[in-house]
Amino acid sequence: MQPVLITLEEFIYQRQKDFPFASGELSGLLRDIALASKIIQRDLSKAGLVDHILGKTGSVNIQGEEVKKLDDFANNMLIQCLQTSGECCGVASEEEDTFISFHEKNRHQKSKYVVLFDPLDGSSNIDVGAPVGTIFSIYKRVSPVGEPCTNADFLQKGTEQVAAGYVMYGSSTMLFYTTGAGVNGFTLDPSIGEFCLSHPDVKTPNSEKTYSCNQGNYHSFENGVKEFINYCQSSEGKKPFSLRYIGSMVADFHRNMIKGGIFLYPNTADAPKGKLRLMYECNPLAFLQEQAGGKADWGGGRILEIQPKELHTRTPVFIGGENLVNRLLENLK
Ligand code: AHM
Ligand code: MG
Repeated sequence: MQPVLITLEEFIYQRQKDFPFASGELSGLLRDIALASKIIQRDLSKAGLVDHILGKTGSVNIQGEEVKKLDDFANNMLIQCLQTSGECCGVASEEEDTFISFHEKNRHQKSKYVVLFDPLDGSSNIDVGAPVGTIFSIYKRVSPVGEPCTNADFLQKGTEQVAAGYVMYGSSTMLFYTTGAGVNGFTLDPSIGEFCLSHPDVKTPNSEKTYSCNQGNYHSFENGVKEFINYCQSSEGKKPFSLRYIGSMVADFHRNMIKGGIFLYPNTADAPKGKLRLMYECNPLAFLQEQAGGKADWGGGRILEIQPKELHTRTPVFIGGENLVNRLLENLK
């Protein structure tokens, strides 16, 4: 008999063979991230209250606790959850200057994985109650197990990711992830506190109806990008595309991955090397997009093949359905 609900934990257990290296460890890492995200979700849902009723961020709340900025809170929660279980030997975060090595004798001696994350992407949306997200990326360490991790463990190409995903905190909370065997999505059922399988084997439709970018920067885009946007807007032989831009990459990406479309964040006058971060935003979403049958490019090749030189490196990004990304790349030639 088909079970009524398949929880994230049950699903990972059933699919452990998809994880090429080890069995229990991926489950452990995803469990830690899922736990952190449930706690983050709980606090995010009170953000309006904290700002407007319980006192401004940075002040003392009604329980006498210091109210931390939510992105600091999300960052600390992920670090704590990943450090506690012992499956992870170190993390790098968009909120930290350098990576953090976990090296407790009895806990991290056998840890083989590092996790990189953007704890709360699109956090300027929190004030207005719009969706934000957590993005994560998991790599197998390259330095010897049992020793403190090194820069080289983190500065790996996106092609080396063993898993990646995101949690979107929107009208519902959703966790999507890949281990390189397709993309599966889960929705949090708040009544039981579990992520339940809601979007099995996601495939991005090749529809040509939607584009997402900050079009306020149009005048500083290079000509090929302008030509592509002109094509999206043109009604010659087709309907004009819809422009959909939330300003929260997870939410814009999520919609396009499910419904079809393209997200672009090219070089601009303010961000001549792109705004979005390779390691925390672009690589994990590129892995998911390729696994869902789409494409992710920086304008000169696959995002996943960029060799990172530093943790916080940025890149232009064009990501979405394959036909649309190819059309944009033609314009860039
Ligand atoms: P953040 O990590 O500081 O939140 O910035 C990343 C966000 C993305 O979520 C979003 O796509 C982009 O910045 C929006 O930038 P802009 O306001 O320039 O359009
Ligand atoms: Mg971000």
